[in-house]
Amino acid sequence: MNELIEKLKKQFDEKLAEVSDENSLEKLRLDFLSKKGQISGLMKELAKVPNEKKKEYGQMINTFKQELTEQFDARREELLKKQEELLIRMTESYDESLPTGNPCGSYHPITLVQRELEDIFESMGFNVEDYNEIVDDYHCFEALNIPKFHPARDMQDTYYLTTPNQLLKSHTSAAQNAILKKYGPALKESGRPIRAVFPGRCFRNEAIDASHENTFFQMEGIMVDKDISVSNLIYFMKTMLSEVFGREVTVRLRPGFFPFVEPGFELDIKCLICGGSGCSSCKNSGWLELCPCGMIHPNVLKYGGINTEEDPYEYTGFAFGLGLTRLAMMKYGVGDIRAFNSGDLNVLSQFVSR
Ligand code: FA5
Repeated sequence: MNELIEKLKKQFDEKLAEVSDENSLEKLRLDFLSKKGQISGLMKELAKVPNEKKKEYGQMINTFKQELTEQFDARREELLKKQEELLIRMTESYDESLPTGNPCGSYHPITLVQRELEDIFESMGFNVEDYNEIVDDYHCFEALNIPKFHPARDMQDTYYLTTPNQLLKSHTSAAQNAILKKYGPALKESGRPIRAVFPGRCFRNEAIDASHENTFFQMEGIMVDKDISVSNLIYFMKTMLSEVFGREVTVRLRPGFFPFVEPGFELDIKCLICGGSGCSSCKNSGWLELCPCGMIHPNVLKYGGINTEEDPYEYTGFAFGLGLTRLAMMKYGVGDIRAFNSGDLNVLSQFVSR
């Protein structure tokens, strides 16, 4: 028995000296001190020993096991201490204010303009909403008073999915019905006006040129309450545009046709480059076309659950659909819309994030 214990002790000491981490320590424990380990094996050897020697050998094995356990615990303590010291050294030597040397990305100019607009509208009491890029025919067209085969659909040819009735939204107006249904109950029950903006990516089957992309961004906005009029529309548009351009802007409305508004307008701003006298940016007209808008058509309010057949004018509202990509072009002086989707870092890294 003595020889056996001596042999095991030697093996244990050698392996303990090799232990360098928690995994190897655990392996050692399993090998020697666990129920299936070598010490338990010794206990089994005890069965073969003559009865008069059993007590003596039993005590020897117990003392041996205790010795190994103490050595094991001491090594574990040592390892833990080392780990703690390492952690402290790492924390002490880590200065988070130091530059990492990794190049930082920057926000896309459209993201910057979108966030700026969201802040402006939020400060005027509007909620910011998100909406799907894949929509159905009903939300993109029919709920907007554009029935099947209506010629207005030609202006917004888009990409149709193989799943029946599913398409990529051609304008953010596709969210109007859902927003009206979401906020309608609060309007009726507690008189809280609906004020929401919903930016989003839009898609059109479009010939691409310097001012047209097949993928671009718009920001839609609606306000619905009792007695909302064109004056409210002009006030919010003028306030928003003056904030975006950092100076007072002059706006004008021209008639514009969209089946989901009545009356419908094209909102122009007096050219900020020439002040209205005429230049190449405004094609010598003195005005820049910026944002289609209008008073929400009674049918759209009806489909959205706001008004009834009996009283189609109980609530009124305005809607606008700002071309975010075009606004970003104007704000940052980008002459070609294709720069935005180009992925060219020489262009995109010039924009400073807030
Ligand atoms: C619409 O999309 C209407 N839904 C807007 C609207 C909303 C009208 C609410 C009334 C009430 P339009 O197709 O004109 O309208 O597009 C609106 C803006 O999106 C344009 O003024 C333009 O700035 C931008 N836009 C349209 N097509 C493209 C395109 N292919 N590439 C880049 N921007 C585009």
